[in-house]
Order: sequence, then C-alpha cells, then structure tokens
Amino acid sequence: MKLYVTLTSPFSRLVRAVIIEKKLQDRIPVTPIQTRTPDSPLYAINPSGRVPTLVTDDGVIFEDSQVICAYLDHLDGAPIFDIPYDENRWSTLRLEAKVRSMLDGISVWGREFLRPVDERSPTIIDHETARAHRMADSLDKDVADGLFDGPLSIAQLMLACTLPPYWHAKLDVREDRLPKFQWRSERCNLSVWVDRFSERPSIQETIPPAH
Ligand SMILES: N[C@@H](CCC(=O)N[C@@H](CS)C(=O)NCC(=O)O)C(=O)O
Repeated sequence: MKLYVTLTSPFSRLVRAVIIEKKLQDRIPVTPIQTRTPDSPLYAINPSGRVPTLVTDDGVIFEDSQVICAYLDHLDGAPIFDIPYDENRWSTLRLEAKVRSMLDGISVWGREFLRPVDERSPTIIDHETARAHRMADSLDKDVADGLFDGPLSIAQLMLACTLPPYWHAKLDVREDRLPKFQWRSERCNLSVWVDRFSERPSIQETIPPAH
C-alpha cells in the first residue's frame, strides 16, 4: 500500500493525520509526488493527477480524502471515524460538510496565488476571500457553541488541517500566499480551539514545510 501526497496539500494532510491517529504508519508509506506539472509521474498512476492518491496492495487506485480516510479507518476492522446512526448523525455530517466546503474554497483561493501574478483572477480572489471570512465567523460561533467538542472526528481533523497550514502563527512565512486572510483576529474561540487541537501529534507531525 502506498499513499501519494504533496506535503502542502491540506487534503493529503488530513489523510496523513488519519494514518497517525490509526497508527498505520508502518503499513502505509507516505510518498511525496509532484503535481500540476505537464510530466507529473502521478498521471501514470491516477489519471486525475490529484493527491491524495492511495494505491492498495492489490493495485487498486483510490482518490479523494473522504473515501481514503474511510478506507484506511476500516483497514483494521475497528473504525473510529464512522458516524453512528444516532441522534447526532446529521449534525456531525453537517459539520464535516461545512468544514470541507471551507477547505474547498480556500484551495481555490490558494491556487490563485500559485499562479504568476498576471494570471491571477481578482474576481476569484475576492469571492474566495469573502467566503473564507464568512465561514470563519460561522465556525467561530460553532466552536463557541461546543460543536467541535466531543470525540475525535474527521470534522475536527479537517478543521485543524484547513486553517493552520498557511496561516498558523508559527508558519507566518506562508501569509504571503494569502495575505488578506487574518483568520485569527476577532475569532478567539476558533483560534484557541485550533491551537489546542493542533497539539495532537497527528497535526504536529503533518505541518507543511515552509517552502
Ligand atoms: N476532493 C479531493 C480534493 C483533492 C485536491 O484538490 N487535491 C489537490 C491538492 S490540495 C491536487 O491534487 N491538485 C493537483 C491538480 O489539480 O492537478 C479530496 O478531498 O482529496
């Protein structure tokens, strides 16, 4: 089994965090691979060229962090991230979808900053900036309401992977990519929660490199 990632991809980071939470490090080597280049070696493995990509021992190719996380969670027959069919099911699913939605937007936003300056779209940047701020406000309230308390969940891991990579105080070198998103200011609940949650080894050990 092999997991292809880029070390800066938040979707890959989520899967890497799940591998650590599930103590699967010895079983699933994490292999960084170049993406978004005309000759990326990933194209021969996964036609979409996206990470995370998981290749199983049988040579089956999985993509998409949600599916890969669920697959890995079930490998040992003792899943910890399954969402039970109880009265909390829909609120848990709703929260996970909300964080994923923010991450999707932030990825589009971040991608604009990877383009040469004269190819960036101010329209997309403005749209995604506004979306990210609205969602950070709303998530700050969700945290205050205790929605991110409780047992470990994919929504929690994803939230920690969504906010810090580019804007964690310790990684402020990345702020040149997304200069307008100061997500911490006036979002105390979110900021405190992210810092506390980020003490987990699965988050610490997957911090993206500065460059
Ligand atoms: N929905 C996918 C998104 C994966 C994704 O967008 N990956 C980006 C990196 S963050 C990628 O591989 N981009 C390469 C490309 O667009 O060619 C997931 O959850 O895994």
